[in-house]
Amino acid sequence: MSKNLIQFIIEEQRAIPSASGDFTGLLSDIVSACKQIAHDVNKGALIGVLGSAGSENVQGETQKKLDVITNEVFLKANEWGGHLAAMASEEMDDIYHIPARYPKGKYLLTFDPLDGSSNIDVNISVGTIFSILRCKDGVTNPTAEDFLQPGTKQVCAGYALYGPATMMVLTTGHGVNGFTLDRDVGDFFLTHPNMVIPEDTAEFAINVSNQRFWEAPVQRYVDECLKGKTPGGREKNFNMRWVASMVAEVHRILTRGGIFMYPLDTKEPGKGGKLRLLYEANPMSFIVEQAGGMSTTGRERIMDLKPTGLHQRVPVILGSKNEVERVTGYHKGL
Ligand code: P6P
Repeated sequence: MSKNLIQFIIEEQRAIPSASGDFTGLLSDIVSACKQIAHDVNKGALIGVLGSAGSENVQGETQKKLDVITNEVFLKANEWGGHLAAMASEEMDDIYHIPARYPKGKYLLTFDPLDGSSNIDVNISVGTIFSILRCKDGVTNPTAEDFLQPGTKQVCAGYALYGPATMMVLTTGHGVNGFTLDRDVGDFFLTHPNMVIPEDTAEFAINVSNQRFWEAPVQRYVDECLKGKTPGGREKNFNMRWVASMVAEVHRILTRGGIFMYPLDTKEPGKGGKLRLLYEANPMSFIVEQAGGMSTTGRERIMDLKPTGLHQRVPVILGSKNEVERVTGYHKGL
């Protein structure tokens, strides 16, 4: 029997002299939340959790019942353990303060409790994305401002993928490891140690319905992929995928390579992109970089960005290093 996730983390923690059991305790609570979400997502219509919640989130997006349910699961699983100073979620306008009846800890948690939830009613894979930051020493009552740290400050990033198998993939800055949920035992076991993204790929992922809104460098890159080995194209033919669930796209790229793009577009000028920096782009960029990939806005490294707002959006181009370098080079006129 391979290692379970918590055993793996405790053994990793022993390699970090300064690490306390605090981090392991926090991760254990996050894992519990993901197990609960895996149950609710898997039961679906059987327990009446599909369909719209009849409300909108801070993004102006219609919330699914499971968006609201999974957000509540994450808050309840993580508020009591004494590991967190505060939380922030795609589904909540402002940060979530730890209730006074519970002790506070030194970490900040950001999360998208159900990424790709537009897929849930049509039974396509969805996921949870999370990122752990340290709260500044001496800050006992954090504000949204305390969350606005560049991605390079992340202590841990991970996701749960609720697909044919339920998996958790995470990094603490020492590579990327994947764990699969054994429902009979009720635990995640190490099944994908040291995940590495191939530097080259022949598979791109982008929502082509936005093509007329893209900037020239992305138009050029995608056009060359579509031309493949014909004149004006590339040295190889390309395949295309678009799941509309970032967790599924990133997991495919971690498993067999690829490039995922949600670039800046003129569809909604001034929005700055579609994906959210703190709880989508930054955690996925940490994971992708730790697996040997690359993640930029097209113009700069995502993890270097100084966030300006809790729900700030950014363009995202991530995946196989040589392809992300090519697209980023096109943005620089190379
Ligand atoms: P579109 C899901 O809503 C999400 O945030 C990502 O998971 C996904 O990659 C993207 O948006 C899908 O966007 O415009 O294709 O629906």
